[in-house]
Amino acid sequence: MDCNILSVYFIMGTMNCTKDPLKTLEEALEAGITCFQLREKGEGALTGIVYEEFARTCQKMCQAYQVPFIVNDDVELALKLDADGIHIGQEDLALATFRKKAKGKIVGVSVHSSKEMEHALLNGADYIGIGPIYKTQSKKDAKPPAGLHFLKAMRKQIGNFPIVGIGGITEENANDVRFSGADGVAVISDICHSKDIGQTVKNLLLTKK
Ligand code: 3NM
Repeated sequence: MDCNILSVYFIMGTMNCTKDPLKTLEEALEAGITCFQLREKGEGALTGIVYEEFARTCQKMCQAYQVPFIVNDDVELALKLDADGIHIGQEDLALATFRKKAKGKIVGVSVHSSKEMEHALLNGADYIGIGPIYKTQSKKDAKPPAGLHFLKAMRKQIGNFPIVGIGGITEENANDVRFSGADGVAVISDICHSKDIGQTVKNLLLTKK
């Protein structure tokens, strides 16, 4: 996998947005996000056909900008839509299933310890998400912040393997995350809640190492 796609990795669900979700995505794509993950999860999340149609629309928009479209957790939907990949957490034992069914797709896994990291690598992950780096408001069951030292330790252990940092990342701290070993930054609220999404994405991109 080309780790450049992790550079500015936008994650969104309709519940994260303060304005129209599709407009939010359009502005983020226009400004140059390098990857998109649909994470329709938690209170007020779309379900059924409405969720599927929303996902299809997001996918089409991503395709228009040649930005990978990744689905969070939902293996069935990812396969049905022929998404570019899936991102799963430790609770979701879908890694081996998706890996077998979807050759050539991107598989990302959230890890919170070196043991989880080893497991993800053994089971065919293409990249790992390490977090939360900082305190986050976007994930109710988030673990305590792991901090930059944890990220540095993981980088040391894993060599060149693609890593994206996640959790509380903003325009102000994105560089610190990159300098601590991440290939890129995964962001929900800094983009979703921004008054100027275009500028926010540009600032996140500008902090490239
Ligand atoms: N996963 P924000 S933290 C989806 O630690 C997610 O694995 C995390 O949102 C993890 O950019 C997180 O608003 C939320 O902090 C990231």
